[in-house]
Amino acid sequence: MEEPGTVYFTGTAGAGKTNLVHAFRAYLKTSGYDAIILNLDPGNESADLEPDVDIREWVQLPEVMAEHNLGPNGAQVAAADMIALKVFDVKQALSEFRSDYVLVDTPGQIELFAFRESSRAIVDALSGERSTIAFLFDPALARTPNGFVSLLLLSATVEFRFRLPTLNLLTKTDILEPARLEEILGWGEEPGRLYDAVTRETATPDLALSTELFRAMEALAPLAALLPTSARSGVGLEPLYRSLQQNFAGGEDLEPSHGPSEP
Ligand SMILES: Nc1nc2c(ncn2[C@@H]2O[C@H](COP(=O)(O)OP(=O)(O)OP(=O)(O)O)[C@@H](O)[C@H]2O)c(=O)[nH]1
Ligand SMILES: [Mg+2]
Repeated sequence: MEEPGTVYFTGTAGAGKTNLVHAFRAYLKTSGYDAIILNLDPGNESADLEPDVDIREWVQLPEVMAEHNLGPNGAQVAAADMIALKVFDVKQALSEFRSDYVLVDTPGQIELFAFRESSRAIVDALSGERSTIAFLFDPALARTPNGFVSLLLLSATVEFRFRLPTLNLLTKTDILEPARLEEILGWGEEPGRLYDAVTRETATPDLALSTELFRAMEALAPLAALLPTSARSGVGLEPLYRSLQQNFAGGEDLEPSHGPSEP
Protein backbone atom coordinates (compact mmCIF):
# COMPACT_ATOMS: atom_id res chain seq x y z
CA MET A 1 0.00 0.00 0.00
CA GLU A 2 1.38 3.35 -1.06
CA GLU A 3 1.72 6.10 1.51
CA PRO A 4 -1.21 8.51 1.50
CA GLY A 5 -0.87 11.95 -0.01
CA THR A 6 -1.05 14.51 2.78
CA VAL A 7 -2.43 17.98 2.16
CA TYR A 8 -2.20 20.68 4.82
CA PHE A 9 -4.92 23.29 4.36
CA THR A 10 -3.78 26.52 5.92
CA GLY A 11 -4.60 30.20 5.76
CA THR A 12 -5.76 33.11 7.86
CA ALA A 13 -8.62 32.71 10.37
CA GLY A 14 -11.93 32.18 8.60
CA ALA A 15 -10.31 31.70 5.16
CA GLY A 16 -12.48 28.63 4.57
CA LYS A 17 -10.18 25.76 5.60
CA THR A 18 -12.73 23.57 7.36
CA ASN A 19 -15.39 23.94 4.68
CA LEU A 20 -12.96 23.36 1.82
CA VAL A 21 -11.46 20.28 3.45
CA HIS A 22 -14.94 18.76 3.79
CA ALA A 23 -16.03 19.72 0.28
CA PHE A 24 -12.82 18.24 -1.11
CA ARG A 25 -13.24 15.00 0.81
CA ALA A 26 -16.77 14.68 -0.58
CA TYR A 27 -15.46 15.32 -4.09
CA LEU A 28 -12.68 12.73 -3.73
CA LYS A 29 -15.10 10.14 -2.36
CA THR A 30 -17.55 10.53 -5.23
CA SER A 31 -14.60 10.21 -7.60
CA GLY A 32 -13.64 6.87 -6.10
CA TYR A 33 -10.80 7.89 -3.79
CA ASP A 34 -10.54 7.30 -0.08
CA ALA A 35 -9.82 10.50 1.75
CA ILE A 36 -9.88 11.20 5.45
CA ILE A 37 -9.78 14.42 7.40
CA LEU A 38 -7.39 15.06 10.25
CA ASN A 39 -8.41 17.99 12.39
CA LEU A 40 -5.32 19.57 13.98
CA ASP A 41 -7.22 22.51 15.43
CA PRO A 42 -7.88 21.90 19.15
CA GLY A 43 -10.29 24.86 19.11
CA ASN A 44 -12.28 23.71 16.06
CA GLU A 45 -15.92 24.50 16.68
CA SER A 46 -17.48 23.33 13.41
CA ALA A 47 -19.65 20.78 15.18
CA ASP A 48 -21.52 19.69 12.03
CA LEU A 49 -18.32 19.01 10.06
CA GLU A 50 -16.88 15.83 11.60
CA PRO A 51 -13.23 14.91 10.97
CA ASP A 52 -12.13 11.26 10.86
CA VAL A 53 -9.20 11.76 13.21
CA ASP A 54 -9.53 14.58 15.66
CA ILE A 55 -6.75 16.11 17.74
CA ARG A 56 -9.44 17.03 20.28
CA GLU A 57 -9.42 13.39 21.25
CA TRP A 58 -6.03 14.11 22.84
CA VAL A 59 -5.93 17.87 23.37
CA GLN A 60 -8.95 20.07 24.09
CA LEU A 61 -8.70 23.81 24.25
CA PRO A 62 -11.20 24.39 27.11
CA GLU A 63 -9.31 21.87 29.25
CA VAL A 64 -5.95 23.45 28.48
CA MET A 65 -7.39 26.85 29.42
CA ALA A 66 -8.82 25.57 32.70
CA GLU A 67 -5.89 23.39 33.74
CA HIS A 68 -3.20 25.95 33.03
CA ASN A 69 -5.24 29.04 33.79
CA LEU A 70 -4.72 30.45 30.30
CA GLY A 71 -6.77 32.60 27.92
CA PRO A 72 -7.71 31.28 24.47
CA ASN A 73 -4.54 32.47 22.74
CA GLY A 74 -2.15 31.30 25.43
CA ALA A 75 -3.99 27.98 25.47
CA GLN A 76 -3.57 27.64 21.69
CA VAL A 77 0.18 28.12 22.09
CA ALA A 78 0.37 25.56 24.91
CA ALA A 79 -1.88 23.18 22.95
CA ALA A 80 0.39 23.38 19.90
CA ASP A 81 3.24 21.99 22.00
CA MET A 82 1.00 19.30 23.52
CA ILE A 83 -0.12 18.22 20.05
CA ALA A 84 3.49 17.73 19.02
CA LEU A 85 3.84 15.24 21.88
CA LYS A 86 0.81 13.28 20.61
CA VAL A 87 1.89 13.14 17.00
CA PHE A 88 2.74 9.43 17.01
CA ASP A 89 -0.70 8.57 18.39
CA VAL A 90 -2.18 10.67 15.59
CA LYS A 91 -0.01 8.88 13.05
CA GLN A 92 -1.14 5.52 14.36
CA ALA A 93 -4.82 6.55 14.16
CA LEU A 94 -4.32 7.74 10.57
CA SER A 95 -2.60 4.56 9.46
CA GLU A 96 -5.59 2.47 10.53
CA PHE A 97 -7.68 4.10 7.80
CA ARG A 98 -5.27 3.14 4.98
CA SER A 99 -6.64 5.99 2.90
CA ASP A 100 -5.30 7.47 -0.34
CA TYR A 101 -5.38 11.01 1.03
CA VAL A 102 -5.14 12.72 4.38
CA LEU A 103 -6.61 16.22 4.34
CA VAL A 104 -5.35 18.21 7.31
CA ASP A 105 -7.39 21.06 8.77
CA THR A 106 -4.97 23.35 10.60
CA PRO A 107 -5.57 25.89 13.41
CA GLY A 108 -7.24 29.18 12.54
CA GLN A 109 -4.42 31.14 14.16
CA ILE A 110 -2.00 30.84 11.26
CA GLU A 111 0.92 32.20 13.25
CA LEU A 112 0.70 29.07 15.40
CA PHE A 113 0.99 26.86 12.37
CA ALA A 114 3.45 29.01 10.47
CA PHE A 115 5.86 30.16 13.14
CA ARG A 116 6.05 27.64 15.95
CA GLU A 117 8.64 24.90 16.04
CA SER A 118 6.02 22.46 17.32
CA SER A 119 4.06 22.64 14.06
CA ARG A 120 7.18 21.90 12.11
CA ALA A 121 7.75 18.84 14.27
CA ILE A 122 4.15 17.77 13.60
CA VAL A 123 4.42 18.28 9.86
CA ASP A 124 7.78 16.51 9.73
CA ALA A 125 6.37 13.54 11.63
CA LEU A 126 3.18 13.26 9.56
CA SER A 127 4.50 14.01 6.09
CA GLY A 128 5.55 11.25 3.81
CA GLU A 129 7.03 11.67 0.36
CA ARG A 130 3.79 13.01 -1.00
CA SER A 131 2.90 16.11 0.97
CA THR A 132 1.69 19.50 -0.08
CA ILE A 133 0.49 22.70 1.51
CA ALA A 134 -2.69 24.31 0.22
CA PHE A 135 -2.56 27.95 1.25
CA LEU A 136 -5.96 29.62 1.21
CA PHE A 137 -6.47 33.22 0.12
CA ASP A 138 -9.62 34.63 1.70
CA PRO A 139 -11.32 37.00 -0.78
CA ALA A 140 -12.10 39.33 2.13
CA LEU A 141 -8.34 40.02 2.28
CA ALA A 142 -7.24 39.20 -1.27
CA ARG A 143 -9.65 41.68 -2.84
CA THR A 144 -7.31 44.65 -2.26
CA PRO A 145 -3.85 44.77 -3.88
CA ASN A 146 -2.32 45.36 -0.47
CA GLY A 147 -4.10 42.38 1.06
CA PHE A 148 -3.19 40.22 -1.92
CA VAL A 149 0.54 41.03 -1.56
CA SER A 150 0.39 40.43 2.21
CA LEU A 151 -1.14 36.98 1.64
CA LEU A 152 1.51 36.18 -0.96
CA LEU A 153 4.21 37.00 1.56
CA LEU A 154 2.50 34.89 4.20
CA SER A 155 2.20 31.99 1.79
CA ALA A 156 5.89 32.36 0.91
CA THR A 157 6.69 32.30 4.64
CA VAL A 158 4.74 29.08 5.11
CA GLU A 159 6.50 27.50 2.13
CA PHE A 160 9.87 28.65 3.46
CA ARG A 161 9.14 27.24 6.93
CA PHE A 162 7.93 23.83 5.83
CA ARG A 163 9.85 23.37 2.60
CA LEU A 164 6.89 21.63 1.04
CA PRO A 165 5.37 22.33 -2.36
CA THR A 166 2.70 24.97 -1.88
CA LEU A 167 -0.46 25.58 -3.88
CA ASN A 168 -2.22 28.90 -3.49
CA LEU A 169 -6.01 28.77 -3.64
CA LEU A 170 -8.56 31.54 -3.70
CA THR A 171 -11.58 30.46 -1.63
CA LYS A 172 -15.28 31.43 -1.59
CA THR A 173 -15.24 32.53 -5.24
CA ASP A 174 -19.05 32.18 -5.24
CA ILE A 175 -19.27 35.48 -3.34
CA LEU A 176 -17.13 37.40 -5.83
CA GLU A 177 -18.53 39.34 -8.78
CA PRO A 178 -17.08 37.87 -12.00
CA ALA A 179 -15.18 41.08 -12.81
CA ARG A 180 -13.68 41.18 -9.32
CA LEU A 181 -12.71 37.51 -9.52
CA GLU A 182 -11.01 38.10 -12.85
CA GLU A 183 -9.13 41.10 -11.46
CA ILE A 184 -7.78 39.13 -8.49
CA LEU A 185 -6.76 36.18 -10.65
CA GLY A 186 -5.13 38.66 -13.07
CA TRP A 187 -2.87 39.99 -10.30
CA GLY A 188 -1.64 36.46 -9.87
CA GLU A 189 -1.01 35.92 -13.56
CA GLU A 190 0.79 39.15 -14.43
CA PRO A 191 3.26 40.86 -12.06
CA GLY A 192 2.76 44.07 -14.07
CA ARG A 193 -0.95 44.13 -13.24
CA LEU A 194 -0.28 43.59 -9.56
CA TYR A 195 2.33 46.34 -9.61
CA ASP A 196 -0.10 48.74 -11.30
CA ALA A 197 -2.80 47.89 -8.79
CA VAL A 198 -0.47 48.32 -5.81
CA THR A 199 0.84 51.66 -7.05
CA ARG A 200 -2.70 52.87 -7.78
CA GLU A 201 -3.63 51.99 -4.22
CA THR A 202 -0.52 53.49 -2.61
CA ALA A 203 1.00 56.04 -4.96
CA THR A 204 4.73 56.45 -4.45
CA PRO A 205 6.47 59.48 -5.96
CA ASP A 206 9.87 57.84 -5.35
CA LEU A 207 11.09 56.25 -8.57
CA ALA A 208 13.72 54.08 -6.85
CA LEU A 209 11.09 52.71 -4.51
CA SER A 210 8.77 52.01 -7.45
CA THR A 211 11.50 50.08 -9.20
CA GLU A 212 12.15 48.03 -6.08
CA LEU A 213 8.44 47.40 -5.72
CA PHE A 214 8.23 46.18 -9.30
CA ARG A 215 11.15 43.82 -8.68
CA ALA A 216 9.38 42.52 -5.58
CA MET A 217 6.21 41.81 -7.61
CA GLU A 218 8.26 40.01 -10.25
CA ALA A 219 10.01 37.92 -7.61
CA LEU A 220 6.66 36.90 -6.14
CA ALA A 221 5.18 36.07 -9.54
CA PRO A 222 6.01 32.35 -9.53
CA LEU A 223 3.98 31.99 -6.32
CA ALA A 224 1.12 34.22 -7.28
CA ALA A 225 -1.04 32.09 -9.59
CA LEU A 226 -4.20 31.27 -7.65
CA LEU A 227 -6.53 28.37 -8.19
CA PRO A 228 -10.12 29.61 -7.77
CA THR A 229 -12.24 27.39 -5.50
CA SER A 230 -15.54 27.38 -3.67
CA ALA A 231 -16.61 24.90 -1.02
CA ARG A 232 -20.16 26.05 -1.60
CA SER A 233 -20.40 25.64 -5.38
CA GLY A 234 -17.72 22.96 -5.81
CA VAL A 235 -15.79 25.09 -8.29
CA GLY A 236 -12.09 24.23 -8.44
CA LEU A 237 -12.19 20.86 -6.68
CA GLU A 238 -11.27 18.85 -9.74
CA PRO A 239 -8.46 21.26 -10.74
CA LEU A 240 -7.26 21.08 -7.11
CA TYR A 241 -7.10 17.31 -7.37
CA ARG A 242 -5.14 17.58 -10.62
CA SER A 243 -2.69 20.11 -9.19
CA LEU A 244 -2.09 17.91 -6.16
CA GLN A 245 -1.41 14.93 -8.37
CA GLN A 246 1.13 17.02 -10.23
CA ASN A 247 2.79 18.02 -6.97
CA PHE A 248 2.80 14.45 -5.68
CA ALA A 249 5.24 12.15 -7.37
CA GLY A 250 5.64 14.39 -10.39
CA GLY A 251 2.07 13.99 -11.64
CA GLU A 252 1.82 10.21 -11.40
CA ASP A 253 -1.80 9.18 -10.93
CA LEU A 254 -3.16 7.02 -8.15
CA GLU A 255 -5.52 4.21 -9.06
CA PRO A 256 -8.99 4.76 -7.60
CA SER A 257 -9.44 2.26 -4.76
CA HIS A 258 -13.08 1.77 -5.71
CA GLY A 259 -15.69 3.31 -7.95
CA PRO A 260 -15.51 3.73 -11.67
CA SER A 261 -14.99 7.37 -12.53
CA GLU A 262 -11.65 8.97 -13.18
CA PRO A 263 -11.82 12.60 -11.98
N1 LIG B 1 -19.90 31.83 0.38
C1 LIG B 1 -19.02 30.98 0.89
N2 LIG B 1 -18.74 31.00 2.21
C2 LIG B 1 -17.84 30.12 2.68
C3 LIG B 1 -17.19 29.17 1.84
N3 LIG B 1 -16.34 28.45 2.59
C4 LIG B 1 -16.47 28.90 3.86
N4 LIG B 1 -17.36 29.90 3.91
C5 LIG B 1 -17.77 30.67 5.11
O1 LIG B 1 -16.64 31.33 5.68
C6 LIG B 1 -16.64 31.22 7.09
C7 LIG B 1 -15.38 30.53 7.56
O2 LIG B 1 -15.34 29.21 7.01
P1 LIG B 1 -14.51 28.03 7.69
O3 LIG B 1 -14.51 26.89 6.75
O4 LIG B 1 -14.98 27.79 9.08
O5 LIG B 1 -13.09 28.73 7.72
P2 LIG B 1 -11.80 28.29 8.56
O6 LIG B 1 -10.63 28.81 7.79
O7 LIG B 1 -11.86 26.84 8.87
O8 LIG B 1 -12.02 29.13 9.88
P3 LIG B 1 -11.19 28.99 11.28
O9 LIG B 1 -10.94 27.54 11.51
O10 LIG B 1 -12.12 29.62 12.27
O11 LIG B 1 -9.96 29.79 11.06
C8 LIG B 1 -17.92 30.47 7.46
O12 LIG B 1 -18.90 31.42 7.76
C9 LIG B 1 -18.27 29.72 6.19
O13 LIG B 1 -19.66 29.49 6.06
C10 LIG B 1 -17.52 29.17 0.44
O14 LIG B 1 -17.01 28.43 -0.40
N5 LIG B 1 -18.44 30.10 0.04
MG1 LIG C 1 -11.70 25.85 10.72
